[in-house]
Amino acid sequence: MTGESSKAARIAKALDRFAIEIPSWGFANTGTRFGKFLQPAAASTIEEKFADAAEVHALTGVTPTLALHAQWDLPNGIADAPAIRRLEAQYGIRAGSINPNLFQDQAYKYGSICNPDPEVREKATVHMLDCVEIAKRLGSRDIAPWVSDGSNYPGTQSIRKRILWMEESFGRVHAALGPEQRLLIEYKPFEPAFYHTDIADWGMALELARSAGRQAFVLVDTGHHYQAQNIEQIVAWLLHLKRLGGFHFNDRKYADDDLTLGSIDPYQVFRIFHEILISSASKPLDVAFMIDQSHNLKGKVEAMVQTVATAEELFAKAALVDLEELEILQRQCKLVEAEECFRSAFWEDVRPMVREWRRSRGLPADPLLGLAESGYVEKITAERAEQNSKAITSYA
Ligand code: LRH
Ligand code: MN
Repeated sequence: MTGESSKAARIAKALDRFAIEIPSWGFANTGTRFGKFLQPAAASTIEEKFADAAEVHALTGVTPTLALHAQWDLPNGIADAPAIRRLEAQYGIRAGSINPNLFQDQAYKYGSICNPDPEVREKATVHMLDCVEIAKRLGSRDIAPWVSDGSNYPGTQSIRKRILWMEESFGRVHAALGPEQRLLIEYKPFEPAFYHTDIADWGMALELARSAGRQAFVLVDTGHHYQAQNIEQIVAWLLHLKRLGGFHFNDRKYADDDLTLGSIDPYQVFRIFHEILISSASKPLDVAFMIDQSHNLKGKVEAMVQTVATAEELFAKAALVDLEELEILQRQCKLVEAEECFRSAFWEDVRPMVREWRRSRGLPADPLLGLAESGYVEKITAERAEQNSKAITSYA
């Protein structure tokens, strides 16, 4: 790898095409099943979520879209689309992926699209069709259902019949998609179900995407894997099969902990970005980068800005891998040289070059310092403390 200037140029080229979507629910008071600790600055209205997203975008320049969760952000469904359009115009943030809610309604006790009761399956499918319509009205491309369905005890549900019901439901949703829209099917091995989960891994999500149609893809939530699973290998396969739709980035030590990206295993994210950059060396990739975290203890806006900055730095590191040199060393099976060629990019302290890129784009060199100096958190704390003090401490 030649001098600093070319490293800075590679990083600038990579960050110029970097964008990551932030989740509206990342600004709300969330917790675990053991309760939640209320934050006075938390967002509880969709307008406050757009305001916080606009602040993060103003500080980072790489978060132009906000993922919306249907029931939480559009409680009146399609009827709420005009209000969202007004907020988009007011805050300069576009609605991103539309996330159906197939897990909260009492009707979904035994499942949503996998429920033995055809009326409940119909209710869940109609909800996803409404999300397709909402996305059309908002100009959003992606509909990203996470199906929490499953069972807690062997023998209590027909795993085979539930596969048929999922194929039928996703087939109808796929048929309703506009020509540019995509259905992103998210998998998760367990929780809230603890014996079987109907879409438990990438293979099940892939087969459901294939049976649904050409506009269906797999969504990889980095927290949705068993401990020893090689996530970047799954990513490589999905890229090979042209069925990788996008990511929900977060970090974890144990299960689906939804911690901030790169807080536990930054090398994991670097290895994932490497697989992405290998495939996008020749052509831009159509893979959605999205954050999916719940900030139970960290300040919500601070955690989101920290996450975006970390994602930029890890993407910049991955952009420094000398792909030509690495390919030669891999072919020659020069293991140590290849590993050093790969890992030396990860060891690189890219922060000065990333700060320079931010300055050159008129952005704060250090977005977290920018946030602290903006007084934004103090402002929203004063505005929202009263409202948040009344909030119930049950989950989300
Ligand atoms: C499920 C999940 C899903 C979201 C939810 C907030 O664990 O990752 O993507 O709907 O978190
Ligand atoms: Mn997720």
